[in-house]
Amino acid sequence: MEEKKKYARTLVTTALPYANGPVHIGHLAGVYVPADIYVRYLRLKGEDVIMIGGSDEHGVPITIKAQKEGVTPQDIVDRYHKIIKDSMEGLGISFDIYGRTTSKTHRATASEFFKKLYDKGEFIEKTSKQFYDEEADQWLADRYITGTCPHCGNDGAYGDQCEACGTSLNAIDLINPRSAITGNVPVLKDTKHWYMPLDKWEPRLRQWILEDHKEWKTNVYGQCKSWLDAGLQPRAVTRDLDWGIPVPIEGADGKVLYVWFDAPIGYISNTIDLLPDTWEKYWKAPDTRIIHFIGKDNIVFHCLIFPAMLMAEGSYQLPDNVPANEFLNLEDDKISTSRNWAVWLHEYLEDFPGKQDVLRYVLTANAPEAKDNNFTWKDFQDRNNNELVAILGNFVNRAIVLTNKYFDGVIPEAHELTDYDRQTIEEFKGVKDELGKALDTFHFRAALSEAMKLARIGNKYLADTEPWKLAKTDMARVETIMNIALQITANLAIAFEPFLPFSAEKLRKMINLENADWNKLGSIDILNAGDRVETPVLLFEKIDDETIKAQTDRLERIKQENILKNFTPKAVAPTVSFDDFQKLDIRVGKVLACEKVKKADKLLKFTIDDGMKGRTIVSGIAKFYQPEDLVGKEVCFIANFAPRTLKGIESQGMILSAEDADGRLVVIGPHGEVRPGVQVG
Ligand code: B3M
Ligand code: ZN
Repeated sequence: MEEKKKYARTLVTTALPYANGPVHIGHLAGVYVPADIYVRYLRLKGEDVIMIGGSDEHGVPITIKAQKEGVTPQDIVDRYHKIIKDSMEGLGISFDIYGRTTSKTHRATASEFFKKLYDKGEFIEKTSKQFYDEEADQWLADRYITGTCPHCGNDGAYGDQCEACGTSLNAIDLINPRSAITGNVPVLKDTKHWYMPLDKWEPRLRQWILEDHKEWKTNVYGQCKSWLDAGLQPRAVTRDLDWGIPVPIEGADGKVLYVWFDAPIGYISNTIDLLPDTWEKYWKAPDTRIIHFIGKDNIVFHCLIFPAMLMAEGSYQLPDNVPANEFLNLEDDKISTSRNWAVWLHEYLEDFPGKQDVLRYVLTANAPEAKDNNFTWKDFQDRNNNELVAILGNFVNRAIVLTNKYFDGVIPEAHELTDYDRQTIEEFKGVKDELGKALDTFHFRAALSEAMKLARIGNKYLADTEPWKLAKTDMARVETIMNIALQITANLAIAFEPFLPFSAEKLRKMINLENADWNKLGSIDILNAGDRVETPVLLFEKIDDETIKAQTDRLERIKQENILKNFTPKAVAPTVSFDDFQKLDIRVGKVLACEKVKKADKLLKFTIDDGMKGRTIVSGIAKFYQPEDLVGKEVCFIANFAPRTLKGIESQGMILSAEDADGRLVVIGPHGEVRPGVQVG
């Protein structure tokens, strides 16, 4: 039964990524892939839908990046806006517009919005104390202040949060605050700002979310409830900053709109740029449905603050749903732009040309819908090889190859159906409802697995009916089987269009299906007998271990680089006397021979010329050296170390080495020639 439509059109927005870096798989899994699936699904159903995206080009993250690189904020946003836009397009994220918040339209729209609220008396003005760097002659945004975290003692905490313990902070609470620009101690000065009195809107927000939108995802509903239960406070919507949209009132020189005030208005301005004449009905008509796709860190802005702004403005519809996702981790570690711990979309597209759908598939199958989830390259390979290649690709290929083989590419007629045929058809008819239900409720993982079920049904059907065995005896039966197999193939071309648009298009071309129509899903007369299929092209190919290793090696390198970057020397050990030091007899020796110790992958056995009768030392550095590279080298060793037996070899001393931050051991020796046996001291 078709669900009764309560709306005439849908406006889908996707969080505007900060243009201070490229987008990564976390952004994609959280926001853009699910939003794109949803929009493609509605388009397939013939609904009126637009998908709005764009770059968030204001705010402190941009100015910090610019300052680090010694370029202007405009340079930064120009660079990353292009990278983000191109890579999203590369992955087939089908925005109707991908705009930017530095556009003229946006500046005007956000200014007017602020002005309207200001004129209606919706803001409160407050003067408060804020940090100021006198040398730089600049107000310090929270991110520009570092100091000691009052909770955990971390010395590098920011004015808004401590990344060591995850606590969100007020700059004023930092111990020993310093300016990140000059390193100076900042001073506190009075500054005036405009605030949204969220407390005023709290009762309406409560009613609207907690009573009227009980159907929202539990992670979203729960987060809203805990904010509401804690009580909402007025929030400043302006900042002392020179990058942003100037506050459009008198006496506000040097002040700009807070980035979280202007960014969501970016959805509106981008809609205006897309549809200058008809944009209003997507935002204001009561039969419009607005859906915000975002990540969990943006929930409060989209469910409480932006709606309060819209309520205050008065002429807009509130969002119907905000299906926020949780976070995606990478190889069991939090994705981090600053630590370069990410799979970047633009790099993926270069490393895996033509494999956009593989990433879309894996990110959907692993979408962090209800809780944080993990991306691993091994899982990426497995899902490609065992699911896309072995199930979906395999079935489609068989269907097309057999049609070409037995019928010269002409779609055969179906004759009398067997019970098994009917049962199969019933089974895949059911998929349509399940798939639609899952998509309607933003359960994209479940939806994808329903679509995959269709491919499994197809595979099983061919495996059970074995048309290749009947070809000699019962061609009429083969015709029926292949007709059904091709109808299933056509169903797949429709069902997978939202998820795997590139492959669905290839598939449609193979079976000459001009366009996919959702309403036909589940039927067995999508293709006409007598029409032709083309020669098959492979939809997916196996990904080998080497390709995956290149990716995991890259991550391993980054991990090591991060360890080295963050190295701080250990605290110095308690003081010792000269006498204590002299107890150690450290000497220089020359390596005469060196070999691996059998059945011990860490150990090397050294024969050392110690200027006396020579000695054997076993050392645990096999992972870091080839034995032959050390022969002839001079090393330092402790000559009076009590002998120990390792793997049956008596080790008469200890070779000195330095352990680098990443655990790598480097042997220590003299920087100049000395005779074996001399003492070090
Ligand atoms: N740019 C934060 C983020 O990228 C912010 C989203 C704005 S959505 C209006 O997570
Ligand atoms: Zn802390």
